[in-house]
Amino acid sequence: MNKFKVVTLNEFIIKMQLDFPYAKGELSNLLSHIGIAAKIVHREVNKAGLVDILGSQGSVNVQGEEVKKLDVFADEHFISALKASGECCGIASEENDNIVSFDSELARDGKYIVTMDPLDGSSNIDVNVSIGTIFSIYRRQTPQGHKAEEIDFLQEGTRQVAAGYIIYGSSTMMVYSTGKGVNGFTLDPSIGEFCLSHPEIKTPSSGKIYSINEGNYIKFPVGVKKYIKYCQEPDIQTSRPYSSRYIGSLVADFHRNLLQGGIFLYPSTLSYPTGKLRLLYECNPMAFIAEQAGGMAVDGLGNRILDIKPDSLHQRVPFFVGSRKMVEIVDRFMRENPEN
Ligand code: P6P
Repeated sequence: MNKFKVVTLNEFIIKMQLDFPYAKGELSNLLSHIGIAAKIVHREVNKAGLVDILGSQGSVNVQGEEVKKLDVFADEHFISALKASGECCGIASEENDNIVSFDSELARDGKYIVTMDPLDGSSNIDVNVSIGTIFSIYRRQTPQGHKAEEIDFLQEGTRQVAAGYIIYGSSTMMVYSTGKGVNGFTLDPSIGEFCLSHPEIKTPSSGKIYSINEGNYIKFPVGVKKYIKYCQEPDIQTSRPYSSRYIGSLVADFHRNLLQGGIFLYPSTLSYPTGKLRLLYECNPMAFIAEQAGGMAVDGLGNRILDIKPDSLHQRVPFFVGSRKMVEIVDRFMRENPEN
């Protein structure tokens, strides 16, 4: 690929499709529609700071349009883009208690289902902290021509066809994988295109950053407490003490650690005894990306995240993800200090 030519997301998707000889373009079409929705959400997220001018949610803005909460706005726009693609028969979303099966004839024929967190970390919008959209794509289990059913969504993460996230930060980026590595695209608002900016992302095998909400320290499992102390102990050979970096927005913490090396931990806590993060649309897509970039993702209870068989749409799991050597160490601490 000519290193000076700008490669747009759609050009890249088409090129990658040529690497899948039997691909008919359905996945390509689906990914392109996700890119379209991401641009619409980018535009709205970047206006959020103008609430005084545009009005806050529940009010009517200067254009006379109802101002929606941004996570509802994002949910609606991703759902309409996925419906319009004609490749997706239904979605599971953090914003919806149950699955949303698309009932048009075109959508019922869709081969894929999507799980998503349309706007993760949305509580950070008012303080201008980066937020994100997270998505996973699976092949449906039920026959085409029928409405999607819950069984289509309760699949192990290893069955993901693709996964990715959009981070709405100092710039808006889309990072995704179809199982052949991880690539990052930065939105160039001047041309309205996501352009390949981070080809073939590989996460460092170890890093110097650990990300965890230490306010929950008292109730952390012993293995996590031991790992935190390990991170803080001086050791020249392993570049410790590490730096503690925690934004409180999964996509932002994950993205920094993916590029620089590091580990993100959300263990069980007093408030979330099985962990806070959702398996279907937070942990599985991020675990898929992490592994595709050479990293690792486990639940600290002896399970690889991608191997966990979901038993409910909004199931929460403990989540340890990032540089392989760092995850291996916390996983060992957890094995050596099992909780009764
Ligand atoms: P805590 C945001 O609310 C979120 O779902 C993730 O984006 C983030 O990693 C986590 O919760 C932060 O949770 O309990 O540390 O505020």
